[in-house]
Amino acid sequence: MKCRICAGKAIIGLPQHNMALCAEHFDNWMLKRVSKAVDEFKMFSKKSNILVAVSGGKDSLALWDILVRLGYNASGLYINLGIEEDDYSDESEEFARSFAERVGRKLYIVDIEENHGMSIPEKAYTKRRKPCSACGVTKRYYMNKIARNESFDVIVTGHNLDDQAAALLGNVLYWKIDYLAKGAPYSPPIESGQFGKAKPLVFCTEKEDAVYCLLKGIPYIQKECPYSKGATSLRWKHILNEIEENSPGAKHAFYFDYVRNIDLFQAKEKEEELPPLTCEICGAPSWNYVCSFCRLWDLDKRGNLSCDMDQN
Ligand code: Q46
Ligand code: ZN
Ligand code: ZN
Repeated sequence: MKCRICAGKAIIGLPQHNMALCAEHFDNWMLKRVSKAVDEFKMFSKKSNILVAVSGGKDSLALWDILVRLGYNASGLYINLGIEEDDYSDESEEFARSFAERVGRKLYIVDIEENHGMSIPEKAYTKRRKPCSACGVTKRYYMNKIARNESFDVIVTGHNLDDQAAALLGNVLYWKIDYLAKGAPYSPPIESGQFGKAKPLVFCTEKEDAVYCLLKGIPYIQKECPYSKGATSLRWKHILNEIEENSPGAKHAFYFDYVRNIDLFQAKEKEEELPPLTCEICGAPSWNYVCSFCRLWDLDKRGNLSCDMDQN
């Protein structure tokens, strides 16, 4: 396999682009893929204050590295969920911390057990909810809170093409129109003073992110969250990989043709707007008098755990 650009020894085949690249040209290509996503979807500029949600995994660390190399002003946020199985949370925090030191950028750390006296799996158990549902509400809350309090312009996440195409397949299969309206690579701020949400790795695959980390010597947590086992998104990824093997480029076409036509789904949904209420406990925008985060964590008006919390 030869590099399409210099004819040197290729280190990665990219059948979906009908080419292979050497280490140097693959590195350039990754930077270009991220720049293309940022420019094409008008995600942010060199003046923007960017918050990268990092998990300690290959995607978010590759993304943070690329943004720093491209000259963006990007800080990180790590949320320790308190998952003890496999030492998952503490190990992934260590990868996030050492990467922040390596690039010399600020890393905000939120420790759920320290803040709430309970880990995500423990809270989910007391509420008879799935850990991933408690996790989603909590991560969203803290990302939004830090972005608001620290005046970030945009929150970026390491979602890649595989993640986006898998989510799309799941949403199309069950025709979840409300989710289909929200699957774009970039959601601009709804009001001035708010922040946008961006996925600058949408043109890159999981495999490309892993190869990038390997080439740049970026250590990352290789194990998956123990609660991701059996997740439906993994099934959709598997199916899409089979299709891709026979029809290279199918995943890209599936997701980006949808993005081109996303207004068809958005037209069916009412105009996106901020929730009309503010949570009477934490003050965050909310669809109810008490937001889903404060309900999950049984917070009272002082932000403490209330006495009527579940004792299951
Ligand atoms: S939601 Fe679920 Fe993930 Fe949270 S509990 Fe683990 S698998 S980390 S993206
Ligand atoms: Zn080359
Ligand atoms: Zn609240």
